[in-house]
Amino acid sequence: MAKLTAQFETSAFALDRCPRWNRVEVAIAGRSNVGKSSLLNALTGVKRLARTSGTPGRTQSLNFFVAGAGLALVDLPGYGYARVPEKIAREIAAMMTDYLSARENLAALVLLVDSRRGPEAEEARLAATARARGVEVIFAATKCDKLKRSERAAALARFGALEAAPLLCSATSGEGIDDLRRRILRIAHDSHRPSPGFAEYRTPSR
Ligand SMILES: Nc1nc2c(ncn2[C@@H]2O[C@H](COP(=O)(O)OP(=O)(O)O)[C@@H](O)[C@H]2O)c(=O)[nH]1
Ligand SMILES: [Mg+2]
Repeated sequence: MAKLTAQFETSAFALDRCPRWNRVEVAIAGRSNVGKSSLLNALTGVKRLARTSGTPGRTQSLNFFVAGAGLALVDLPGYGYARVPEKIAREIAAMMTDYLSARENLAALVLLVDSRRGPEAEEARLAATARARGVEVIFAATKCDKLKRSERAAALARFGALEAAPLLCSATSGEGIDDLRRRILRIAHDSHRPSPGFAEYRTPSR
């Protein structure tokens, strides 16, 4: 089994506060309740990731996790919360767009979509933003244990409009987890590391 570890490093609320390091970043995003915390736990075996995303204030930031040599995982804010005020939701969306469209370290975006729901306008927008600059998008269709055998083909077909072949994943059954982990590690291995000038990273004091 491929191995992926993750250790929390820092949070940022703006592109210019992101760590200056030369790690390749794989970002992970999805609508609230899509199963992101559960999937991150399943991928890395690190329970603290879940608690991190449950910590007030960290649900609206970019959260950086060191994930082995040369790689970082970036937990992007969940979107689609009903209770988040419009103004805050717009700020979060702008920060995500900044990160996806300009972050030099970013190599791939893992976009989580509930396998019973399929991608919607927000996923199409995020995928287009990343793809516009050559960032690979990996779609993970979550909670696939909830699909009946007969529903699996339809669940996959819902991604056709985005020209994507999603990985059916379940944190509950473990399906797809090792495949996703391998794809992330492969990206880390294949991607060009950003400028070594970024190596002098220190946690910002604030
Ligand atoms: N059946 C099933 N439920 C899941 C799975 N992953 C998460 N859930 C449930 O979905 C809800 C939201 O999960 P969570 O990981 O907190 O989602 P987040 O809001 O995206 O971080 C929780 O009740 C989880 O127990 C899965 O793979 N299968
Ligand atoms: Mg969560």
